Amino acid sequence: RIEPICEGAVILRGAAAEEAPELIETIRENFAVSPPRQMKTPGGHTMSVAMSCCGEYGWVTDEKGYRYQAEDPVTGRPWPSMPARFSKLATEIASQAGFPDFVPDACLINRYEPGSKMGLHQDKDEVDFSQPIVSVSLGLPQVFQFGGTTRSERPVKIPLQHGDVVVWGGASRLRYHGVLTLKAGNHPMTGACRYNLTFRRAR
Ligand code: MD5
Ligand code: FE
Repeated sequence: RIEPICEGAVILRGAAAEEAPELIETIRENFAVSPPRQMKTPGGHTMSVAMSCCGEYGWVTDEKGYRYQAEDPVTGRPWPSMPARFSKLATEIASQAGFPDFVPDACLINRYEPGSKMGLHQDKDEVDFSQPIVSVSLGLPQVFQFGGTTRSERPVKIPLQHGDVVVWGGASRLRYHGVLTLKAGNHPMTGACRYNLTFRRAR
């Protein structure tokens, strides 16, 4: 069941639900090597979301700006390599959504705890905007909002549940988007948090 949510964006409800226990276990292994951390924005704020990465490149932000880099600034080592089950899932789902050649080289792992949110922003640190972004939601539900290609356009709210996968391509690739504050709760697989895997082609 592929449902369009706007031009270029589709949601596959529950598409990762079956595989979720293994995905969550793999996230925890990744965190043991490259721990989740609250990064600083160039504007001097600390993000409420804790992030880690895997793959050839990881997304980072600090006082110098936003970028992709091959080394984890916390460990000084390369990011953990992208697990085969991660890249396989992203490639398969992108293909179902009409992007048959998607091979991610970066996976951002977001951990939202109660009170965490992500303000409206565009994902534009990647080189090729014809490549989609695949996002996988795990654990507690969280309200996603997506707006237009200008910040002023009023965003639409869409609740994302455990196991939902969204493919953002085409006209939706550069839309402003964010997630509202995570409400407290308890999920049998993740406890009091939501994980989001965001697969990208950075370079
Ligand atoms: C999340 N993460 O739920 C979201 C999922 C991020 C981020 O936004 O940058 O880490 S990715 C949602 C996304 C990506 C690209 C385009 C659009 C949405 N969009 O057009 O709405 O943690
Ligand atoms: Fe984003």
